Formats: sequence, C-alpha cells, structure tokens
Amino acid sequence: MNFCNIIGLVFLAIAVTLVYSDPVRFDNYKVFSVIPHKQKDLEILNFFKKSQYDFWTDFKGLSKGVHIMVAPHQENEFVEILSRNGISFELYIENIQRLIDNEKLTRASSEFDFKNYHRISVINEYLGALAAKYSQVEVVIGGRSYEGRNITGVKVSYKKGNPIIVIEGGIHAREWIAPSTVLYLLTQLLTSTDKKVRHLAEDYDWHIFPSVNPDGYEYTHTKNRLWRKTRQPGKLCVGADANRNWDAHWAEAGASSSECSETYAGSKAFSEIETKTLSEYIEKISKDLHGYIAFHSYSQVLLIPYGHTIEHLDNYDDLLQIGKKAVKAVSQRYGTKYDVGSITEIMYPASGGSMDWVKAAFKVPITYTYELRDTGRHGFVLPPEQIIPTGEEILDSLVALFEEAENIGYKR
Ligand code: 0X9
Ligand code: ZN
Repeated sequence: MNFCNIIGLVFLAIAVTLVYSDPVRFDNYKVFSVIPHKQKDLEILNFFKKSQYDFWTDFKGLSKGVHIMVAPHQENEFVEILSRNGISFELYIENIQRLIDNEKLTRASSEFDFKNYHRISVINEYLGALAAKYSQVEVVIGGRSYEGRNITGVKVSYKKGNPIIVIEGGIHAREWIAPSTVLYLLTQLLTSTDKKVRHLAEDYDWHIFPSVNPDGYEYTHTKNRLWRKTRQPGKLCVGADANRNWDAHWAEAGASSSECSETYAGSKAFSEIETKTLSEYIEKISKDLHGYIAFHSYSQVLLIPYGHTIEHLDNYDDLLQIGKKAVKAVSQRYGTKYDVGSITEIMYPASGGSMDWVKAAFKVPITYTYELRDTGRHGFVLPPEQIIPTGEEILDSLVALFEEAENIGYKR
C-alpha cells in the first residue's frame, strides 16, 4: 500500500468516526435546583456559570430556583461550595441518561404518532401526508438551515381573507415537546369537531412550523440530546442561540458574545440562515399577520414581549388580560399551573428573540411565547406520555386566548 492510500484510509477512518460516533451520554449527570436568597449567592451562581456548568434555567430573581446540570466529576465541588455557603438546593433529576433511555424505549416507530418524539424526516412526511389528505393544507418552506435542510411547515386556509397566525416550534433544538405540541395543535385544527376549535381553524389562516431549527433538532436525535443552538460552526464552537439572533435589540440583554455560550447571539443579527430566511418568509406575509405564537420548554409560563426591557410596551395590558384567560384555561383539564407576564419580569432579560422581532417590526397584536411542561422534574427530557396531555391543555389555552382577544376587540 502506498503513502497516499494510507493517508486516504486514515481520513476515511476519521470521517467514519465523525459521522457515526456514538451519541454523548449523560450517565449520572444530575440537575439541581439552587435557590439564591442573598446577593452574595449570585456570585456563587456566577462562579458556576463561568466554570462551564450547564444552566438549564437562568437566574430569575432572588428566592427563585435556578436549575443547573452537574456532571459526575463536578458534583463534589458543587455540593461542597453550596453547603459551605449555606445556599439551599434540591436534587431535581438524579440521572439524565435514565430519562433519555426511557424516552428512547418508546421511540421505535418510524410512523408518525403522538406517543413518540420523531425525527425530522418523519415529521416532514406527516406534513406532506396532511397536505395530500386535506385540500385546505399546503406544504410551505419557511426557510433553510445551515446544513441545507428546509424549514418545512404548512399553511392551513379554509377561506380567503383570513388574518394570519404563525406558529413557531423548536427554535431550541432540545425542547422536544415544542414540535410535538405544535403538531398536535395542527392535527386538532384539521380534525376536531369542537365548535370553538373549528372557529379557530376556519376563521384564521395558519402558518405552522413545528421545527425551525432542523439541524439542531436532528443533532439532538443523533449526537447530543441536550443541544440547544444552530449548527453553523464558528471559530471555536458550533452554533448560535437562534432565539437571540433576531434583529430586535440584538445582543443587548441576556445574550452572550462568546461563541461557546448557550446564549451566543451570533456574529451579527440574522447571522444564522435559519433566522434570516424565516424572517424573510414572515415579512412576506406580515401585512395580514394577526398573531405569532412561539413554543419552547420548559417552566410553564406564558411570556409577553419584550425581552430587552422591563417597560410594558405596545399592547402589554391587553396581552396580560388575554394571557390570564389563557393560563386559566391551560389549568382546567389537568391542573397544570402556568404564570403569565413579560419576559423580563417573569423570566430574565433575553433580547433578540423571534417574537420580539415580529412584534416590533410589524406591530403584530397577538404575540406570545409558551414555555411548556414541566417545571424541572424532567426538564427538556419530558416523557413522551406527556405529549398528548400537553397538546390537549395547550389547545384549550389557545381557544381561550383567541376568544378573549376577540372579546376585547382584536377582530379577525
Ligand atoms: O431563553 C429563551 O430563549 C427562552 N427560554 S428557554 O428556556 N426555552 O431557552 C425564553 C424566550 C424569551 N423570548 C423572547 N425573548 N422572545
Ligand atoms: Zn427555548
């Protein structure tokens, strides 16, 4: 074998390893909820943040739990520092890998259903099948991804002249319940015989995108279940937080300029092809845009713009009134409690989000972000048995939301 052949084989071996390498495992990785009570406690939290601990939720204010993932090699240090400083903490997840394995057990099916979380190809096939079955449904391409995938969605339109509602899911890759819930809502809009659901379905036009970060979503299925960002490589690390990358007070608050951070805002506004192309799609339909609802997980809150300021701007008061009805409705079926409020007030500053851009750019009246189940006992790895109950309660919530919006004068 000559030298060139050997080099060729080495490259082939590296390529095969890269493509087929095993997924990252999270054996005995834990999630703790830490409750900071004093200003001093925040310094300790910041120390953890700087030391590469993965924060599943960010600091939300004194006396509110912050969820931190702790690798086995970090556990001693973590527990010791908290104990020494008298900071209270509670174990929320004992072994993340066990949750991931449970999720997989039921994931045998390549046929679309609501008992499993599915790969992007299965989701897109399902969208295609709906379009083939229902004349009111058309497959639409909302944009492109860095790795060349389409951001596939559907338009549902029962009649001409309807106001438009856009539904966005999966901008954060690991929040699997978001695409599933969006698909549940879509399915109900097409199949439900409930009068109120039929009104929603038929008197609005829907542009529905279950997974707007398809590269990230696929990566969570094949390589790292806990991936959040896009997949465009930077100099040091891969990906940007697609919900910090929109041209809405870009990189001003709650966003990082460090490539390796989970909240990296990108090299500039719309540096990510996913946000750029999706924003162009939205712009094209903006004249008739009445609502924009984004789905994330987790923490059970309903968020109102904006993420850059604590000021109550635009129609905040109306959105709060409507939101209160929406969260009341979400709790009716299974008692699932949601809070409602502005992003900065009930979560944390986070500028450059999609909803904020849509609101500011086009003054869209009805704009919300749902952070779906749960409150941290499973976090991003929500068992698939919760897909249907989550879908049911969110459909109840959307019905109440648009009903109240209409009641206070947001006419169709
Ligand atoms: O940090 C986020 O982007 C969202 N929380 S999550 O845990 N799903 O990552 C909050 C979204 C805030 N929304 C906007 N700023 N539009
Ligand atoms: Zn999210």
